[in-house]
Amino acid sequence: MSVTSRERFLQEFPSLVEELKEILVKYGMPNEALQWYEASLTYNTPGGKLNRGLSVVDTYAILTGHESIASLSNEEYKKLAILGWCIELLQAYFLVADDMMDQSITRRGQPCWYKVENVGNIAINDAFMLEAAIYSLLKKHFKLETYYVDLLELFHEVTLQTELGQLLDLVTAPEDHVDLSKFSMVKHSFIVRFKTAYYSFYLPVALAMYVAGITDEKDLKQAQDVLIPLGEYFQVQDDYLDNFGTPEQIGKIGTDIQDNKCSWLVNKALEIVTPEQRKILDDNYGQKNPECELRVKKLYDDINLAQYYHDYEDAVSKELKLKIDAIDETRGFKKQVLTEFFNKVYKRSK
Ligand code: DMA
Ligand code: MG
Ligand code: MG
Ligand code: MG
Repeated sequence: MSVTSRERFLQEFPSLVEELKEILVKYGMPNEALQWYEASLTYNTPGGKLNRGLSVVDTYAILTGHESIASLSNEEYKKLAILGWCIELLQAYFLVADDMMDQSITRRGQPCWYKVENVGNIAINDAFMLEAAIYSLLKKHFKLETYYVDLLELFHEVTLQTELGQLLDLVTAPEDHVDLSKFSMVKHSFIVRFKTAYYSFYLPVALAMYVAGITDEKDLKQAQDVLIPLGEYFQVQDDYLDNFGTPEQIGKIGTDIQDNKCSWLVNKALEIVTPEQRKILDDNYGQKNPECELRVKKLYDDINLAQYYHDYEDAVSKELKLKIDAIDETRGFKKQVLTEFFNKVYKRSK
């Protein structure tokens, strides 16, 4: 991805912040609230890879036969970029809450929002307001489009799916009761499809498809049938990087072992450990204690878990490529949309 496409996308953000603040001005909100809202929007929305947001624009360009985003009209570009920013706002909303629930310390190389001085639990309301911003922007920019209701329903449905995934992620990882027999790869797959794949992979493509007018049920399903397993692979990478990535690489400090998470790594370990190693896991996984965490990390190294991950990555990549090859392009959907997504994710290290 070129630096310029990212920069162009970023350039759209300040004017959206101004529009959102304007809504508060109209309600007569005092300056204090305006400044707080602006700080929350700018701290939490633009600092990541922006893959989800950029994909909306890129996907639309491919679907409408443009060589690149450079040949989109300014008006077209802006519309798609706004939808891209709506996904980034959705992501910001989920992450602010996720970091509180996971008791994380850093995100995108800086303290998690709730960890910032004077923020604390106000972050809960800030998360709600990040979500509300999506619907303010959609109303302002898309109300007159024939597909307005489709956009609203899509955002609502995908939000619920993500929240269901988060619910399952959390109830499968109770803080006070570690029971590794509750975990399984099947459960893991279910959790990550819901908490990550729908909003991160299906949503950007489906949004671009609605704007491009390529909305045959068969095509939405074709997209979903590749994007959900691709999103699952993406979250397996996230689980892998939580332990094997460095904070400098991933911008966050891993918490999955101490948080008792049903991560891909612990599930794979459970499949291959000896009874003695299983005891180490039972005794040390999910404990809020850095020494226990280190014992689990050492066990992951002893059983060569990284190699199992690389084998998984090779196998899933081959399957995904076959699925993409089998796409039917007769109604206007294009495999290139999926190839580009795949290339952004394949063997990522951050
Ligand atoms: C992320 O799961 C899912 C959502 C909806 C934010 P996670 O807690 O593994 O994410 P991260 O590793 O970024 O905290
Ligand atoms: Mg988290
Ligand atoms: Mg989480
Ligand atoms: Mg994670």
